[in-house]
Amino acid sequence: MPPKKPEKKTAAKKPAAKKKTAKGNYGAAQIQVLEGLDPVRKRPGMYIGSTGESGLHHLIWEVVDNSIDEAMAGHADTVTIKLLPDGWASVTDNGRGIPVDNHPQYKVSAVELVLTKLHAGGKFGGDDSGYKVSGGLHGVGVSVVNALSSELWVEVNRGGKTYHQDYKIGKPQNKLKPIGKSKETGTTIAFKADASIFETVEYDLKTIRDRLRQHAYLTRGIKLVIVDERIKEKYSEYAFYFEGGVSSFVRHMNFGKKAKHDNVLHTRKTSGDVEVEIAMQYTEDFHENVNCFTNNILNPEGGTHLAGFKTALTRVLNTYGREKGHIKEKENNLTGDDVREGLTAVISLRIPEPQFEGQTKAKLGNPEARGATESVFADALKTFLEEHPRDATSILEKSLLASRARMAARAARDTILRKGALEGLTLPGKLADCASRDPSKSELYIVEGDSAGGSAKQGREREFQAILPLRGKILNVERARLDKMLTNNEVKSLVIALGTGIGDDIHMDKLRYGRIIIMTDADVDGAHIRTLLLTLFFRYFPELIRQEHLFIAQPPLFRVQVGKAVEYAFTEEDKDKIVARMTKPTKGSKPVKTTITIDEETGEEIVTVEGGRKVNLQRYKGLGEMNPDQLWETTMNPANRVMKLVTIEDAAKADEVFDTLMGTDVAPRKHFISTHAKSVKNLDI
Ligand code: 0RA
Repeated sequence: MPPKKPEKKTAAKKPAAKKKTAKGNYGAAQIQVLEGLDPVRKRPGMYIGSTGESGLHHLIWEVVDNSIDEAMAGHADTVTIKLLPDGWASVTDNGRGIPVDNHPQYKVSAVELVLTKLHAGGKFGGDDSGYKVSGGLHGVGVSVVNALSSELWVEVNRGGKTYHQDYKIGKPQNKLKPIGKSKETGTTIAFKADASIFETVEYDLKTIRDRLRQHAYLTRGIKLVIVDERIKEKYSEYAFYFEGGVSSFVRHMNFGKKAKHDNVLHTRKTSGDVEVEIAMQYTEDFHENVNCFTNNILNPEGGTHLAGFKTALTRVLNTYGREKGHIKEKENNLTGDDVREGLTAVISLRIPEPQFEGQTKAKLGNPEARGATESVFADALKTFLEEHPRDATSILEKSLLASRARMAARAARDTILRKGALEGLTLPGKLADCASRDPSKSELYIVEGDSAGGSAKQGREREFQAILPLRGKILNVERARLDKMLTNNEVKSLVIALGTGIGDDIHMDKLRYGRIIIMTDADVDGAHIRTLLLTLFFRYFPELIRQEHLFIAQPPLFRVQVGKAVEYAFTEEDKDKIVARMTKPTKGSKPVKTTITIDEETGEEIVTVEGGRKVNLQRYKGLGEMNPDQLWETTMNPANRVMKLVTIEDAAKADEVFDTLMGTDVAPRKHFISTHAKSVKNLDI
């Protein structure tokens, strides 16, 4: 969430005059000062989005972004993030160091201004600063981090000396003072997030790694190091450095896929105020994978830069294709969809003042970004095609194939539709439909296997629950095209049951069930089928996921019985809690001791609790093991069941896993399976 400006600017001072110091560097006077930190502690959410885990990580992003800005301005090449014991984190860069001289008006060091005043910092100093914003959206300033940290210290190496200063909840505890000599330059900010403000103060290593990997791709030549020193025994260190910048990013995105041509197109040029950097390469995949960034911020909904890119791509490929005779005279021009099939690209823009649109600010709005991207990319693509004629031929062939396949698919679909195969009249025989015709009440359970399907049919509430059993592996959709998919009986059954149609022809208003629930076993096969179904929905019914119609049933893992009482547990932890509760000793009795024995024959666990209470523990290996009543009670009864709503991110993740498992390239698949074999049961989303 973007930080908002506080409504009232308390104590807003006139910006200090901007002028360069004798050396042409920034001195304290160039820093524009706005106001103190009180509003930050009053309404943290306005500055960092939330006080949850995401807000906590914002503190790190904020400090890191400042260092990355310094790197992007060409003054630093390494940023090190350390996660330290007791909730401390530190960020070190080898940039110029925050200026240490005193501000003529405020009579404190520039360091102190940067850390104690909102929006103080060279990067807000205006257009001529040449000091770009890596954040753009959340560039709220390190003072916000200071305000939300119970403790913070800063160390600056500059002008041959090391300076140090300490803070508590945003307040200086001493003056910035030299503590030694140093030949280096750079800044370290170490802070401890205020545990009285944040819901959690524990950083997630993976979140930090993912974000910094992305940053490293977007800023060529920068080295980002993450050191986790929180637990001595678990010390770990990661370094990200990609010489190729966004081309490395494209190669990473294409890992595990078969590239259509060897060379990655790469360009970086400035047009007006806009710096455009693009890398792209086609794969044999059918789907496009284009990521757009502005000032290192992901724009999931694209925007003007994406529009300019698409226009150039279609135009240049058609012109080239006609010129070289790839596209025959009587053939139609390639469409945008044709030329983006199998395309992987990264579009990264740097703009002085980005404007974002849409509720989530996920879309770039600057009109000048369109023309800049279009012209820079059109030039680069023309040159690329001329210089790599073999790659050009592969790309053109691929697009032409897509175009022909699209026309064939349309013809096939028209035939199928004409024959009425997808109409409600011919609901599949395997579907046990519900009585209700009201989509807001009806549910469709997609159940793995015929035996579980049988239990579900018997156990369900006929009025509003429909059951569609699916057998085994339905189809490798990755290799199939839309027309082939429609001829697969299992997929056809599903599509007919849904009622919406498929492809370009989706009618969400015809959806026959408000909730579509995937119910598979909690084992490897179940995970596999779930991944497959999620991929199918992600690729062909994304709207259905966005409108929150897709769920995953969570069957229990254990049945716990003590005497006549029965409870179900959904996780190991659950089970332990339930056992503890059900066998809770009466007041005053001694602590219990439990012994677990496993019945070799049935695999049932028998827990004996000292004092005589016996717990029967049944571990369910599959849905098929539950009788219809149990299945209803635990997994289908709306009063008891646990379901997971599938988000588009979940589905995208499944899609990624799916590509690795099912893609055309065998080598990475082996790698994936061998390195993840132990956790394969967690293959789920
Ligand atoms: C204001 C002006 C200058 C540098 C910085 C701030 C600066 C801030 C941070 C925050 C983390 N690392 C940083 N490195 C630098 C320009 C200084 C000059 O012209 O020498």
